[in-house]
Amino acid sequence: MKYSGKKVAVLGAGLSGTAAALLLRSEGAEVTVLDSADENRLLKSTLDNLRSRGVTVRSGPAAENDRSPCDLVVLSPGIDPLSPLATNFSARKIETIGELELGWRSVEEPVIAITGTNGKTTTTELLAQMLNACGQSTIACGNIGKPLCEVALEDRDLYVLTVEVSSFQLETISTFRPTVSVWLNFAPDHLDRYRSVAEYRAAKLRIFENQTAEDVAVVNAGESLPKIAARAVTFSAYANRADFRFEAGSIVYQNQPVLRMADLKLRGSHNIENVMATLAVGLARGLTFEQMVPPLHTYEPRPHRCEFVREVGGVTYINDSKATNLDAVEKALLAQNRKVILIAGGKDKGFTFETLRPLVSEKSRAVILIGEMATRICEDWKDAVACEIANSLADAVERAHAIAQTGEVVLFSPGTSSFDMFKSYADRGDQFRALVHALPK
Ligand code: UMA
Repeated sequence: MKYSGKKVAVLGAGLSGTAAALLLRSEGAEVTVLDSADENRLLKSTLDNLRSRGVTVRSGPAAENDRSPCDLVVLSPGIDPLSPLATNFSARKIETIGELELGWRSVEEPVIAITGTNGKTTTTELLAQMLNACGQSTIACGNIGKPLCEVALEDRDLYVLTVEVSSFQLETISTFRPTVSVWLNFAPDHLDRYRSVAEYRAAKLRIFENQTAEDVAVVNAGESLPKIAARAVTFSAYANRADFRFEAGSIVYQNQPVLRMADLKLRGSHNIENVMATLAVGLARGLTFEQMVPPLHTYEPRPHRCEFVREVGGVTYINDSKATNLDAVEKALLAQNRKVILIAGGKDKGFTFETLRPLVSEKSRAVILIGEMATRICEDWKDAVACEIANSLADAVERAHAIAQTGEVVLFSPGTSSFDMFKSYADRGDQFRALVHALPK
């Protein structure tokens, strides 16, 4: 047992912390989970599960002030390494790794790791579906919702692991080395966690850190990346000099059209690049286009990503709750060819919405703002487009319904995260969908 006799502190009692704690217990460690939240704010079923497996759990001030000796600290991705909970240990020079690194040290299968500011989840899912259909059994895991440590604990017969990796997870790796890495795109995000865009980018770039010339890096040709050791395969929906490029409605590889985008249910140029990256990984894994293309035809886009909800009185309602940064709103707006009533706003993540003003004014007839950032976005945009502030999502949907005209689109693309008013982007999108379905015909 790998961690026998070791004392390990796991920070965070969410999905990652729970999976890490259970993996460590199964490997013989003495585990304490520490969480800054008060016990009554943590899931009782999680705490009961951990305690029944012999894990000690401390929460609130008892966790923040814990000074117990330990050999290793495992950090959940949502916890800033500079938070008091984490610095309690790093100040004592105790080795600190993230949940992704812990999981990596326990899995035996090769790993495909996918990062990017937007499109990670779609590409991870698309790739997993394609690999499974082509006989390379895999599981979509990581930031997509199933921690790598949980996969490491399960007894599955897998060929390869398809892991969505976030900057928060990459920030705390040391030996994590994907056989194939994917860099989809980059745009400013998470400025409530990072002190600068450069710091956020540096965290993401760690995906290449341990790769060697034997590995493959599938990278967006539009990105100026530092020199990387892995063999690069490039893609771009815009550049002509990429290995995978787009021409006359088809994805082209080595001057041969290999897939017609109209045959897929995915729309928008961001999705063309997600599909290119998927094909490039498949090729790196030894698959042929004949094998890869048919399963891509059957892929159904996930909810909350430019999801068609309903048409009411000639107005189309679209749920794009997954848009948690400006780049995603930009892509959603660019994909619209009719006038938009945009509903945006949410938690303050440390960036302004000013840069979107020209596109918003070109594409939208009116904007309805919600959440913590409503007033600030209104200040940024009000000279370019009619803006109103709603006091809830229900109020926003009602206002949009009142002003939208036949032929227009009501697009809910918040541009920031949901935690000021909702449990998650999915909860926010589910509520939007329910409100739209409740509108009178
Ligand atoms: N906590 C503390 N102290 C702190 C902050 C948090 O104790 O200073 C505690 C909270 O009280 C809570 C726990 O930490 O009990 C939550 O840990 P976490 O935020 O790491 O959340 P998990 O449930 O472990 O979920 C994480 C990812 N969350 C984040 O990165 C914020 C999930 O990605 C991921 O699906 C899951 O691991 C499985 O791998 C979510 C996400 O929003 C979807 N990711 C960001 C994104 O996609 O933009 C990066």
